[in-house]
Amino acid sequence: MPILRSVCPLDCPDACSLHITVEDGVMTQLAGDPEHPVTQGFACVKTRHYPARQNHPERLRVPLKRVGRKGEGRFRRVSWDEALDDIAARTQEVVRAYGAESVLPYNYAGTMGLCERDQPLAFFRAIGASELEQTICATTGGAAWEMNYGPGKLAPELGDVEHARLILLWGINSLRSNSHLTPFLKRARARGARVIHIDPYRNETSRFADEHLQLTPGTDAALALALGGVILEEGLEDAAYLSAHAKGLGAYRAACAAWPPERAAAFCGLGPGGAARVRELARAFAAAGAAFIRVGYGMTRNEGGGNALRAVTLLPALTGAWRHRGGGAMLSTSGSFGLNTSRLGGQHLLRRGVRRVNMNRLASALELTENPIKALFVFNANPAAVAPDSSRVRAGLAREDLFTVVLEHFQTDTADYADYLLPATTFLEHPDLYTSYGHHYLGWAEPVVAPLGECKPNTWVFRELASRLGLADETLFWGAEEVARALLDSEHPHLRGITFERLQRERSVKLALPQPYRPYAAGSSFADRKIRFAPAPEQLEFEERLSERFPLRLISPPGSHLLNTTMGNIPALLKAAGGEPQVVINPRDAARLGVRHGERHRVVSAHGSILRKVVVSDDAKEGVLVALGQWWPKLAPDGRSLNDLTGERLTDLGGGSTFGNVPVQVEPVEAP
Ligand SMILES: Nc1nc2c(c(=O)[nH]1)N[C@H]1C(S)=C(S)[C@@H](COP(=O)(O)OP(=O)(O)OC[C@H]3O[C@@H](n4cnc5c(=O)[nH]c(N)nc54)[C@H](O)[C@@H]3O)O[C@H]1N2
Ligand SMILES: Nc1nc2c(c(=O)[nH]1)N[C@H]1C(S)=C(S)[C@@H](COP(=O)(O)OP(=O)(O)OC[C@H]3O[C@@H](n4cnc5c(=O)[nH]c(N)nc54)[C@H](O)[C@@H]3O)O[C@H]1N2
Ligand SMILES: [Mo]
Repeated sequence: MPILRSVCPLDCPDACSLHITVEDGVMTQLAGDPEHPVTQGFACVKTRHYPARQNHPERLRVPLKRVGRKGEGRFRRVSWDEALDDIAARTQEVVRAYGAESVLPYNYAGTMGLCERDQPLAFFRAIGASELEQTICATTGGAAWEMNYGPGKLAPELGDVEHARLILLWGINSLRSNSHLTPFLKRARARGARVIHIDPYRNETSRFADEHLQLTPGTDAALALALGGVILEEGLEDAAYLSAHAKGLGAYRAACAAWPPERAAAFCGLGPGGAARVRELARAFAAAGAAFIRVGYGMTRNEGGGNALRAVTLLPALTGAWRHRGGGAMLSTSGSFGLNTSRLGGQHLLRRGVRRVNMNRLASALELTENPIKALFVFNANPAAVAPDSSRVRAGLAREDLFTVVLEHFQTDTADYADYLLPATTFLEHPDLYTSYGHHYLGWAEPVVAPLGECKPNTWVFRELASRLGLADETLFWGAEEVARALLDSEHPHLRGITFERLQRERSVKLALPQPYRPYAAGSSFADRKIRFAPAPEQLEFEERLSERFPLRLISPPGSHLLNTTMGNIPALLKAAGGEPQVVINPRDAARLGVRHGERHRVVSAHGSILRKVVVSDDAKEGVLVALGQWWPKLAPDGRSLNDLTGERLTDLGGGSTFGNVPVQVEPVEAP
């Protein structure tokens, strides 16, 4: 039985190396590569179920054209030529009548492969379509990191984490969303490291950690500034490191002074003894030398998320933790790859001044009456479910005058609104190049099975459209190998010795990092060698305040058994995730509201209302409602999305979404 190699394409920091078993041309099993230093033979619960997704009876197999009303999801089979000719003609019509900016791509990270994820954008940039700002996930964290540390997000090697003495898992459920970090944490702990989870929701990671600080959502900046304040007040900062690498410390010192531990502990809801815990943690952090913070994007999804992440990630600079093996912080390793992206996705074709649409405001974009969006191409994404204010998104998608093309594996809620629904290949059926945001290995995968039915890669579809529109730029017609070769054509030292041939042979290749690798310490080449403490991060107040009407804060972390909505139709995973979408509520809130465990009740915000099963548990902090994972709206009991509750308000930095912190109320539904 042949075992073939691949790379997990899911949006996750781990980008695992996989072993795929194929029998009679069908994928039957999937396992983590036992030889890979990060994957270590382990495939997570989601990826392990990929065979059920790959061979799902409802996979789309042929191109489909709408026959019913918009959103009804009724289609008839058409040939690829019929579909592509008509899509090309209608796109040209829209461009002629309304201008190229009336065309909008909406895409995100359904696959993390650079060819199938990014390269299709070349088509849109060549025609001068509106440019989508891809802000739904990582831009708040990214902008915050770069304000502190300059361009490029760098982090220590996972292999060094075992040398950390103190580890903070801050706003991340790493056991589920970055599960291949766990063996490194265990090794550190075996050598005496202390692990602390800082998160409003007590989850798998809190139970794994030695301690849990259950703070109120959106109060992280106050906690981090208080920690900084104690470190400065007690003279525990690393003066030599700061004089070599820091600027703007005065402003930072003043910002910290505003948050004495007593004030911060009360503000963060740390309870009795909170101030003493803050002091003790600050001292331990400084004393550890090699302190390591794994910080998540989860804590950035609120109005003050950028400032919060800045405040948290300045701590290892303050104490010089970056100088120590295993010390520092990790938001993402994405800045270490050094690929030549100058022509990826037609970067070079992007027209200056073209209209930009923030994807968190898709609902409003679809409502524009001046310079309206008239053609929408969705791929690698499911906006009817995941985008803020999703009932308004769905209303926009229902416009009869909006020409919509969706490239998908399944008939998702978004696909229901398509005029053309085109069957896409999976990562097992097309080649691609993978980076990672949690480790330092480049991956290359080739198809291990033939495409199902008439499925085609995204890149094939846009090559066909480009030729039908008579577009000329050569990069529009690149295949995966050409994309990969262009990306590797880079002078970056981390890519020294990494050729396409080597990648093709070895499949997973570690970046040529200098050894020892200390990304923000002497001897490393980070952007301008200065870490910016000014303007100082601040604890921002929320504009969307709690009120008598909406007294609870809803957070919506990733589901343990789900991957955004990508695994949202795999029965075994849905069962493991509880069978239906749930919200966790603290027993005191439940008692006050008169709701009981297992009942379905209404969750209401300023934007909408959904029906959800209630789980009563003090895993949720009092005052906080936790929605677990994103479900397909059409598979929820009320056909609605969690994002019917969320709004289009943006974060303080990076234009990110604030769907991580929404004022809501639970309204008891009378028992039938
Ligand atoms: N199993 C699983 N893994 C995933 C995903 C998935 O859907 N399921 N999604 C993937 C994707 S797209 C991404 S972007 C990453 C996301 O990963 P991250 O967002 O980096 O981290 P998560 O593990 O999702 O954890 C978010 C955590 O932040 C907590 N949190 C929420 N608000 C606050 C706050 O204000 N302060 C603090 N301190 N904590 C807060 C939540 O309770 C939750 O435990 O994970 C990826 N991995
Ligand atoms: N309330 C709330 N909303 C959130 C979040 C939250 O925490 N709370 N998290 C947000 C985050 S972090 C993210 S990253 C986004 C994720 O949102 P999306 O990036 O939209 O991710 P998915 O919902 O998983 O949808 C991806 C789709 O891409 C398809 N796909 C996968 N591979 C391919 C391919 O090769 N070709 C084509 N054509 N299609 C493919 C899959 O079938 C799937 O339907 O959601 C965001 N929405
Ligand atoms: Mo994400």
